[in-house]
Amino acid sequence: MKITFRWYGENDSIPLQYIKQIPSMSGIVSAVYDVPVGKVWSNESIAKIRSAAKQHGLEFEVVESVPVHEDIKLGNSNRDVFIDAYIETIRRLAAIGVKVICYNFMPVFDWLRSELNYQNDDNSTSLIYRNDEVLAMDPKTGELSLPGWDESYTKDGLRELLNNYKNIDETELWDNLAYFLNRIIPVCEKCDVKMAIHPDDPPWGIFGLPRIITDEIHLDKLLSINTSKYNGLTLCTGSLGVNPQNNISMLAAKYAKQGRVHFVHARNVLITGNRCFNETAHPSEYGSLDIYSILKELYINGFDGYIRPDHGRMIWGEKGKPGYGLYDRALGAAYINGLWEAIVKSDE
Ligand SMILES: [Mn+2]
Repeated sequence: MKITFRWYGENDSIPLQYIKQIPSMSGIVSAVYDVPVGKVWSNESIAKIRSAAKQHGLEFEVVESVPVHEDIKLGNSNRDVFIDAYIETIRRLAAIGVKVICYNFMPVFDWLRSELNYQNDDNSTSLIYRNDEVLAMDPKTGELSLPGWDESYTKDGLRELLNNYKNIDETELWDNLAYFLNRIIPVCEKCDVKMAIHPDDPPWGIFGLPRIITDEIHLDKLLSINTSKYNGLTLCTGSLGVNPQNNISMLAAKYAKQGRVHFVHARNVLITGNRCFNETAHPSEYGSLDIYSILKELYINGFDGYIRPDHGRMIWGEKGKPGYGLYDRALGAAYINGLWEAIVKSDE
């Protein structure tokens, strides 16, 4: 197991030196942010991240994410142009030592929350999700105000994109994912880069858009599309864990045993109602997930990939990108390290 930390590049308010100072930190998880989605990442931008990390004694072996162009998800006739670009980016990342690429296949929206600065009783703040508030928004009216998403699309651009998905149901989306995977996985095998799909967050359909990476049945389906080990998972405990039907310890055990878990996002969530949740501090006692049991199942079943603390609360007066402050994620890393040491030593 290697513990890692997400870093948003030069514009991240958290210096690499601070990340290195977190005990046992092996490396950063990052991405190139100066190239539009669908274009090949420049060698210069990739090299810049690696050399910045190296200067601070950190590895750069995990990329999160190489975004998948919407035309690939839509299965449009020009998708091969974007898949070719994706393949070239994979090759370039492999050449500088990247081992795992996290990606997702969520139409239009990536993660979704109803509030980014929900105030907890102790004055820390968390990302939360309230289904009724999300359902009350209609992205097609142009009045959509989604925290974190307002700047990603123009109102017209968003409306047009949503319209393009009108005829895409789950079956189509699966077909388009299969097409994409069957083109890229042979390349990944050759250059030894593992693909690790991130589950949909939250794991249910939003605004009539299909979402397919949501539960055990669908994860099984994903892994059976292409049975290469290079077609694997990012086990995001918090994303899958907000559906109480998903038993994360069981999923961790099952997919680690199959050698298909390449990357783990460890975080806790408190389910507060039907399709409602708060992100919490990492320890098991604060949320609905048993983080100890999840890590134990990963260990027992031979997981040897990368793990990172996922979203944290904002604490100690820290200002920054919601979910991605230094302090609570560093506490999360320390907690994960502590659990892992205890799990390993109790097995000796
Ligand atoms: Mn995640």
